[in-house]
Amino acid sequence: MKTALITGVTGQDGAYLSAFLLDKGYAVHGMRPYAPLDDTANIRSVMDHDHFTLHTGDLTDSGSLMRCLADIAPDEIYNLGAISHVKESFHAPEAALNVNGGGTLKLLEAIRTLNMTDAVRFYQASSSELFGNAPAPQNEHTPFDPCSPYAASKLYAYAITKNYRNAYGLHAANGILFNHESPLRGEEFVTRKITRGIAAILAGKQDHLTLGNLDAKRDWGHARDYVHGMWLMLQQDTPDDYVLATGQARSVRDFVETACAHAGITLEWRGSGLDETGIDTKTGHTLIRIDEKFYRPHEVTHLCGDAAKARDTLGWTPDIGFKALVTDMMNADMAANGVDLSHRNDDNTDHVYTLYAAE
Ligand code: NAP
Ligand code: F7E
Repeated sequence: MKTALITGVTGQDGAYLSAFLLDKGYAVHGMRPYAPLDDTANIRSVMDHDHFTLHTGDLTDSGSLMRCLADIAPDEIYNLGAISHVKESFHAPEAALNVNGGGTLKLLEAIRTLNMTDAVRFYQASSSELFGNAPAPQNEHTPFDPCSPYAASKLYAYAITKNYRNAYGLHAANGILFNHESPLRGEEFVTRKITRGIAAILAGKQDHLTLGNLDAKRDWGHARDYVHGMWLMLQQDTPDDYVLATGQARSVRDFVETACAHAGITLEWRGSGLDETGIDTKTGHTLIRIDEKFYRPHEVTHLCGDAAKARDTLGWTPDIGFKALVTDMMNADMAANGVDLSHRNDDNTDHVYTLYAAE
């Protein structure tokens, strides 16, 4: 039985990757940092699996990394742990560097110190944020242009991973992943903020949703497809770096419109800049407002990936398209808020948003 260690196991990708690897017959060891509150909601479905073990450890703590590696002796390591929110990294740039950059170095050094270099395969969670505002479409040959402390810290991690591959022969791969989402996506990221917000409005729990830059474009895929790509990278004889992306970019505005359309709402945009609003054409209610506080000091405006190398070498292509992704997220958040579209009553528009709520 193969053994895998996943750092950042309680995050979105950690949860999907754990389920994927358990399904493949792996023994999965997940590492998470100490948390005063229970942070295991995403991995509830795998926690009771006989071959799943949770460890406390921290990417900023070499001793805990060494202990985890020595105890587990993994065949594959997936380094997903990170401070992953781009905007937050502007508020805590040193923490982003220490966890994302320094943490990756500490893990690589632990592998080397324990003489595990020939025995393990290492996946590094690199990011399309490395490309910043380099012209789209971006692929493995596009020059990097990191536009945030997060991206700069991930650039260090990308480079040091490549360095351990070249210098020490470690089987190490950088997955340069474009945005991927799911019902398990953190609530602070824009897609989940939108689907949760619209579901809460439909349930009558929230009046409107406040967002930042509606015109930023991202290449959004589904996390389920992307964890498969991570695994494929570690099954290759020769380690390399790969972009994973859908090849289709949509704006935040497109995402909002698609999520609303799923609930039968047509939006009309009025005004511009910070005064722009999104109005429900049926009720005249203002659903979307803009607040400067959700803008970034330096925006990445257009990310759209070219994953031809992953397709040709790994045989990887994403199965879940944009509309199916939005549908999956909307259905999950509507269910969580007790919203049932079959309860909709188009005749009564007085308080339309509570009309979706199940009795
Ligand atoms: P996520 O949901 O934010 O999960 C990140 C995980 O890292 C969390 O479980 C977090 O634990 C953990 N973590 C934070 N600080 C840590 C530390 N000091 N030591 C060990 N673990 C720590 O992120 P994700 O969306 O699953 O993404 C997984 C990885 O892929 C991240 O490295 C991210 O930067 C990268 N990435 C993501 C995307 C995407 O679109 N999702 C795209 C490209 C790259 P706590 O929650 O307990 O803090
Ligand atoms: O922002 C705009 C915002 O925070 C997407 C991480 O997983 O993917 C993720 O980083 C866009 C940006 O993701 C709001 O300005 C508008 O242009 O969902 P996000 P991200 O920054 O692309 C990459 C690949 C990673 O590696 C990261 O770890 O949406 N936006 N209004 C907003 N963003 C947020 N969060 N909140 C808003 O209200």
